[in-house]
Amino acid sequence: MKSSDFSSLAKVLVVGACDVGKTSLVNRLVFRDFVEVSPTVGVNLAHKVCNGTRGPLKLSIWDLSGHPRFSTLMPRFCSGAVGVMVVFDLSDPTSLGEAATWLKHIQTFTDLGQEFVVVLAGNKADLPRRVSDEAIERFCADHGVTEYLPCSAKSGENVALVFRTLCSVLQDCTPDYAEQASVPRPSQS
Ligand SMILES: Nc1nc2c(ncn2[C@@H]2O[C@H](COP(=O)(O)OP(=O)(O)O)[C@@H](O)[C@H]2O)c(=O)[nH]1
Ligand SMILES: [Mg+2]
Repeated sequence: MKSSDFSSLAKVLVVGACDVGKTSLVNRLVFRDFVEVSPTVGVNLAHKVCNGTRGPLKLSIWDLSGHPRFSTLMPRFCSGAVGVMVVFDLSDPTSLGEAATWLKHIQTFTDLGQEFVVVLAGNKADLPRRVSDEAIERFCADHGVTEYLPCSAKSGENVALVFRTLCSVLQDCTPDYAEQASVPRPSQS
């Protein structure tokens, strides 16, 4: 299916503390590669068609800088987003606390009542782990997060699956996103 066959985009945010690997995860998804990246200035944008359980969905991925100096730009960046991937670093326990702060920020950056689909990604699963399962379970319970996956931008483990999971939950919540799967495919001859 060509990307032009999609009538709408689902805008999703990738947020979390500095250096947890947000940009590396998006690069791994889009370019299937892991390269050293520079710190994000404000926001990086990417588009990618991902397969959810109800078919393909085109994501407009807004990879936000975790640096506080960009906080005044956040309301503009977050406007219109329907899904959020919150990333923390499995080798850095403080990054899970910062993930909670990010979730609160996003609620304040967006219109009251706007509901988000949230997926939690524990990146750097290739490194020795310093965040316990109990801490992650507590985080999910405290913030109503139902989808969590460990992943690694470096090894590629679960990276596509985290984005596919985000698509699937979006499709479950918003029928319009699932209907795109019924766009007729051009006949293949
Ligand atoms: N070991 C390991 N390092 C990673 C992984 N993902 C990112 N990094 C490194 O973590 C640092 C920050 O990555 P970056 O993508 O810029 O993080 P961001 O600030 O959250 O966008 C860089 O040195 C990356 O090479 C991973 O899965 N495993
Ligand atoms: Mg970045």
